[in-house]
Amino acid sequence: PAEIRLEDYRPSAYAIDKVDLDIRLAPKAAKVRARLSVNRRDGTAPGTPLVLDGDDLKLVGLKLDDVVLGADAFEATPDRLEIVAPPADPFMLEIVTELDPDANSKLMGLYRSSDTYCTQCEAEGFRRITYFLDRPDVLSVYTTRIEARRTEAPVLLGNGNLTATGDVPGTDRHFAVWHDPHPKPSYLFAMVAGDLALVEDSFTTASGREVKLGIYVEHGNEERCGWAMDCLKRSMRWDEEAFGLEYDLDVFNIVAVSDFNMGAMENKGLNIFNDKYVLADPDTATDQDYANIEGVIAHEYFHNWTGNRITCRDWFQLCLKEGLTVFRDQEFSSDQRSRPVKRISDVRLLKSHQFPEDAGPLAHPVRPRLYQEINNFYTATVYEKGAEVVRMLKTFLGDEAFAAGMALYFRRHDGEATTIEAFLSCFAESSGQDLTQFALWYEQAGTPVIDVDSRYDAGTRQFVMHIRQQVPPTPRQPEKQPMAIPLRIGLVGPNGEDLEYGGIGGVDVEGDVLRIAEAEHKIVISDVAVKPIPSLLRNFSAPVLLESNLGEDDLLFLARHDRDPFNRWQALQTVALQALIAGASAAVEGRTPDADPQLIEAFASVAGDESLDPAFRALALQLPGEADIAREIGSDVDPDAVAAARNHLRRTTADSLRSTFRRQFEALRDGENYSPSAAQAGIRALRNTLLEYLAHATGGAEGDLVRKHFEAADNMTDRYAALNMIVHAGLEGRDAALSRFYDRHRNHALAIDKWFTVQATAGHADTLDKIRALTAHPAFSFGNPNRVRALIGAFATGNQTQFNRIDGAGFDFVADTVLALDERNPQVAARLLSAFRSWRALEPVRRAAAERALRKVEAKQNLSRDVQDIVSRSLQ
Ligand code: HT7
Ligand code: ZN
Repeated sequence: PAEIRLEDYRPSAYAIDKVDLDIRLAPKAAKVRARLSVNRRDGTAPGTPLVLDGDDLKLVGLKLDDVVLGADAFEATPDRLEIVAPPADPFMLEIVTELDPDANSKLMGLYRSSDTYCTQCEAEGFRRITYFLDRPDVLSVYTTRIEARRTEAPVLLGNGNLTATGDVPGTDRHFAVWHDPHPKPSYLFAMVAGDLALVEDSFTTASGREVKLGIYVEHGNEERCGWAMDCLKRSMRWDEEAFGLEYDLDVFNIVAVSDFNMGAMENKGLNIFNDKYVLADPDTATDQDYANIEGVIAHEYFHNWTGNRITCRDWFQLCLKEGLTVFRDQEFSSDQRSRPVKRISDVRLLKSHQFPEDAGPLAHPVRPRLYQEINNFYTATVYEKGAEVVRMLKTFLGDEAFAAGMALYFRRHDGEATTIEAFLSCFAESSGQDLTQFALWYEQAGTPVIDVDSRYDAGTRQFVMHIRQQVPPTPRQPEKQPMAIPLRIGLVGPNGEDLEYGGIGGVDVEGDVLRIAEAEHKIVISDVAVKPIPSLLRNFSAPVLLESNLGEDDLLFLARHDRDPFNRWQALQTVALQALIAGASAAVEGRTPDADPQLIEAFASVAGDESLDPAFRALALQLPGEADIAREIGSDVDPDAVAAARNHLRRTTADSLRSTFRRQFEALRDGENYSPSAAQAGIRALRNTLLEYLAHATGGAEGDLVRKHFEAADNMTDRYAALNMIVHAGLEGRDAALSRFYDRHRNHALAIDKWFTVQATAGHADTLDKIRALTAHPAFSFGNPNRVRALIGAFATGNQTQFNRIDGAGFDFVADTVLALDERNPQVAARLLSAFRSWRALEPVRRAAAERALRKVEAKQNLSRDVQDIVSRSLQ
């Protein structure tokens, strides 16, 4: 397949200023008449052919300035329409296409989800609706007339504001006309039609305009929209307060559908959501689900300015909207909840998803320079690392210059399709700083490794740090330049307080941030009264891997005393990781891992420290995951040994602290009535973390307590946590608990997804057989992406021992599923295949088995571009 390169970017030869769509819906033969107002751009020679994108289209009519075009005036295939010699002056092109929404299993373009017509156009789905210049730098004003049978689709929704409705005389059909005054790229087009229930509210903007808010869901789900609506209103207010950005239409609608390739979509004025990120009530949604809904609702809403009002010039600039918008949603959630807890959760996600991506064959820069299939670049690197880059910019420049840069960006580029360079220029101007080296964060893939070796000299009262940075080679980038890295530090004295010091030499400094710029620095901190313990990379000030000469005692001291909560958490994680890596080596050699009483004592101390937020204590007690340990080991990984080490540490901790944990579990109370508040959720997280240890105590000794927790749970958080413990710890009553859960929630698809996931993630030898059997369960369907992800995606990404089985059966199963799914939905298939991203880090036997499975995928004829791209890069 062709590679698309950033350096080949050219503006389109023509602009399309206005798009008038008339969409007549029918399940198997929908008609779309598109009337495009086309203008030759300055610099385009008269007569230059107009080439429009298509994808699997059936052309049924074509007129230019209302005259039917002769056969020699155009060339049409399902994937392309060329007007051979268009007029030099502006003209109207009318294109009629016929679509089959029911047959659209790719869920891109116009499709039906549970009888509701809906669209998904990002990145290149609009070309599956009509021929178009389907690229983000072609901005048009859209008017959309939607027509359908009234009984089939009483609700008709489009972008912008509603301008007309009515019946089609003499028929059972009706129509609605929507007009969006804001020029937008085709990827933000949307329409929805169906028999949906409406939950209404309103919002008054800072300048006093009234906005009608609507959430549309399947009938019966109205009661589960309250949280999403509350999140939406809080997001709208926050964007006004934090960034001075108001909403700009009279209506803001959200529609929840059950078949959706991703999380949600920010179509102008008409967001379409995977219902997983809208629907919630205490009986079916966990605290984590509530938090995710808050984050995704905010994210999509914030795109209205970062993405919609200011969009991307081309898809290489995807991080311009995605990284920035993730940064904004992270800040929103931090303001709504505990900032340190949010930061720790975000870094955990970054390390578990983005770091492995950056360390494997699928590594790519935050702004890639080439792609084969853009859908494969909606990655943790573009989103999560992209957000870290914006965060670093703020750290480097300080709050004021950052805010001024953002304000300038909104002022200068509103209504444009722009680039990362333009974005960075705003900050260079607002701060007066040269951001040339900083821009490497967008260009160079790979996670930088920072090595800090520090010593205190009591004689000179100097604290000397040798800092070395190294950026590993990644595909197509063998050589790297040193990066600009903001390293936030503190020197912690023997009493746990930060020490004062004289000055810092050998590096540029801004407050407590060292601006690392060279491959090596010798940094001298003067006038340090006593030997400190350095607290490095506070608040995770840069997305790097940190190595240092701090020992376990130093780290445990920081875990107890650092005033930076992030580093308190990180210090304990580092000690646990080191113990687990040593444990995995022991397991490989057939030895029992050594006990680490100091670590267990540190866990006891955190668990019992009531001065700390319960949510923080829960995070501090959670052991690094098996994938995190594997990533840290880096090569020749044996997932069974990793699991053995982790299980051993969990069991020995549980056995040593059993009575303390049990007492704490029983003493904690989350409140009479369920609320998804951060405070209550934190208490539940701590209780469930303590109980999870107890569930894994030797011999299932606390099985009764876990079963009671399951039976007595009055909310999904506790019920699902207990079910996981019962199933994963292999406690008595497993089958009964699974049946009870299923029966209780049989009518709630999102809860049944959890039922599939808990079984898919059990690290047991018979799990794969059970998963195979579950694919034949009446509730399973390959057509529903959430279900596929819940069972097979969860297995591939959340079950390290069984996916990576030494006999290769896990790899074969996932590869076969990818091949079967590719014919139906390439995007979902390709994403599933990316679970192989760390295959080269496995020990040789598993590595060979993984490669065989990948080669089998590669050998299949007629692979989609999506899967072809992932498999070829995985094997490169
Ligand atoms: N901007 C949205 C991306 C998205 C998407 C991309 C490809 C295929 C389907 C998709 N659905 C949504 C989501 C977001 O980041 O807000
Ligand atoms: Zn986004």
